[in-house]
Amino acid sequence: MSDYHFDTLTIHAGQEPDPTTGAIMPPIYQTSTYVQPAPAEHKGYEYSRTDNPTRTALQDCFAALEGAKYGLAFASGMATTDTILRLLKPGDHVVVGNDVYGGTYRLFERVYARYGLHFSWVDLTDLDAVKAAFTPQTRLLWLETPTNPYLALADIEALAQLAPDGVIVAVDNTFASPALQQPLKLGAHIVMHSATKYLGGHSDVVGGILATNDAELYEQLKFLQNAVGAVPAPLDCFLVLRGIKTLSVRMERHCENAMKIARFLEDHPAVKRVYYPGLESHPQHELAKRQMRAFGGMVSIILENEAVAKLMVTRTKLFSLAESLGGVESLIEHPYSMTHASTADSDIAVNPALVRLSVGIEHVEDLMADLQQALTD
Ligand code: P1T
Repeated sequence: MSDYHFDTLTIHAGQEPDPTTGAIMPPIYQTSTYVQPAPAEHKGYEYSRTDNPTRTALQDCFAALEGAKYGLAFASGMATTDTILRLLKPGDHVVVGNDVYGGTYRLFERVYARYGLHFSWVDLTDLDAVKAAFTPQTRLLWLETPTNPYLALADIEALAQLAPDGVIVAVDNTFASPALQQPLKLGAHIVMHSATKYLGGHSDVVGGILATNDAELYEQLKFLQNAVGAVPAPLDCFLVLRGIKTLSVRMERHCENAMKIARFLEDHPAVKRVYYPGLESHPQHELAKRQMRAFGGMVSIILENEAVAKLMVTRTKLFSLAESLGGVESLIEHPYSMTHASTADSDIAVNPALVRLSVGIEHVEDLMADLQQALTD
């Protein structure tokens, strides 16, 4: 199966027609348990927290997309991050990028700091700063690339090489999706996603997922998945699997639309700055061309001030004001007061004049007209 191209894997990996009925889609195995012929004898499934066939299909499909041997699915992106953090013990140190999803900051500093983990928030575009941040206690390097919401890039290959032995390199690949970059191939040990976003793709499911090629890490994470129990429901696994089937074609349109919108906004007098890796003005455009197959569907802009930003997000009609991203429909939001409110008083607070766009797959001219009217006095 792994010899097939990515677009073929999105549709077929991990999925065989049902042997009894021929059903082309994996059934939603809505069952909590499995009848056994004898104690400790079973057909690979004994209890649905531990394993479920619909989840297995999703995990195998996703692993193929990331070029991985193993996949593990969770109830949300945060449950995935949480499970990875549980690989660590009190006293361990984590080097993490200084621009991440607000919920990641909250989990690290407001939950795990209480359990004795220490975090250094570092500019991942500065390799010397990253190098200087490692201590003998560092066990994890956490990269988000492109970052949420500034769309900065971390050079996965360079950072994976820089990380001392014994440091797990984990990449949150939510913004790119495996259609645009495959971090394990660049030296990362774990890749994770909020499956709520591009993988699901239709704003109808919350989920998370990770992949690895490291058998030992997989065994530890699989143990934690079962021991902690933040697993996805079979229906949710089905929805993500179905979403993944169109990942390639959706990403093509997301990227094409976002590129046009980024250029349109760059020329707009009301916009002070545009962050989009596909623009020549992006400080890491060269890295983006090397590391990513295309530049993604997320665009962030800086407006005159917070009031103007908050006004704009209430004036769009096609872009819906909502948290989240990666669905077929376009969304707009104000990170400072919404997705990143948990960082507001911290060193990694985002600019209150920043507006984030998740560019959907509608007709781009309708999207541009909507932004134009929202930016006009
Ligand atoms: O929402 P959840 O499925 O738990 O995923 C958390 C998460 C993890 N990583 C990144 C990069 C994310 O963007 C998110 C969730 N982000 C939003 C809800 C948002 O609007 O930014």
